[in-house]
Amino acid sequence: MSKGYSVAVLGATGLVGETLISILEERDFPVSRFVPLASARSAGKSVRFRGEDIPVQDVEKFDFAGVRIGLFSAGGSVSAEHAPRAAAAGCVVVDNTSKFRYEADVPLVVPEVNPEAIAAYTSRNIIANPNCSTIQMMVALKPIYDAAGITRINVATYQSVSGAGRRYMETLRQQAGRSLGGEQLLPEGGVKPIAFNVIPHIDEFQPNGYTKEEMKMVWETHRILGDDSIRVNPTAVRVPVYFGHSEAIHVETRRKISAAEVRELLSRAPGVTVLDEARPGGYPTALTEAARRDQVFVGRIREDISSERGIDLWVVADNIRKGAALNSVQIAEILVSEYF
Ligand code: L14
Repeated sequence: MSKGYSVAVLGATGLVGETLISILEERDFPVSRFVPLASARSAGKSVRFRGEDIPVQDVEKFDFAGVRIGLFSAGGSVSAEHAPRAAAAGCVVVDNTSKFRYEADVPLVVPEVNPEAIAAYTSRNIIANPNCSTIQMMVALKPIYDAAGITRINVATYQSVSGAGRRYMETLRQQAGRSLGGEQLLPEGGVKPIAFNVIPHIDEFQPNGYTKEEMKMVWETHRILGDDSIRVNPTAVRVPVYFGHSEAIHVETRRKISAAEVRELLSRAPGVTVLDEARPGGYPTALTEAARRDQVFVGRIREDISSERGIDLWVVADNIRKGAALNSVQIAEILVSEYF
């Protein structure tokens, strides 16, 4: 058995799960034993890890004793049941769902932004991975926050269908085919078509009129930057893109900062690639830059002509990689290098 840690991936057959597995391989994460897990529905399938086919086990019947790290991405209710159980058996869980993100004793971590928060993992043995839209926004805004302070964030997201899983990607594919064939797409059971459409609704509506996806960006920004004074106003929108979330972000800073300074700061920021030229194609897009890549791409950096201390940015990243799987593996890398 090679040197390393026993690692379980829960949700191993899902989009994020299979990406977790390939990122563990790519980054040569020290794995001595690899345990793919899923709900009963997917148990019995197998996944490939480092050239071997490994059967996926039913999490319901799995005993976490001896597993050191659990990367969980099988939905909130699965995490609610199995993360505390794994944690009690000595497994440190990096959880991709929104289940534990707002619990004060569960760290919520973006490695480029607040890696020090990982230290508190010992209280629950659970670390929460933030929402995809929050992660890329934090990576891009942290250098601005440190340099000039941020008082307010207005953001509109343009989120890909992969965030909702493989089934929704297939829905887009089928609807696009039907539409190109001349069919007029209609709502089905109140659900509006996504092909050739734009839908201002992700996750459940909240009593204040925002959706939960929007409120996640508010709650998580406060936790990750450790600053509840930042006013955050998001609109989260689904667009017919397979991979990569885009965001139009408008920040108001405490001190005035020029677009040139922001460009300079971000060009040196960890995890960020600036692509910002005022010409056709001189900006990142989901399809051409973000998809299948690890960086958060930033363009369209400019001073807000409607505000004294406003900066506008266009921020794009792969929601399945930096927005989920990669961020989790980066957290696990810090765990093993700094804490184990
Ligand atoms: O909060 O449907 O981790 O795109 C991220 C993907 C919520 C749903 C989260 C989607 C999820 C979201």
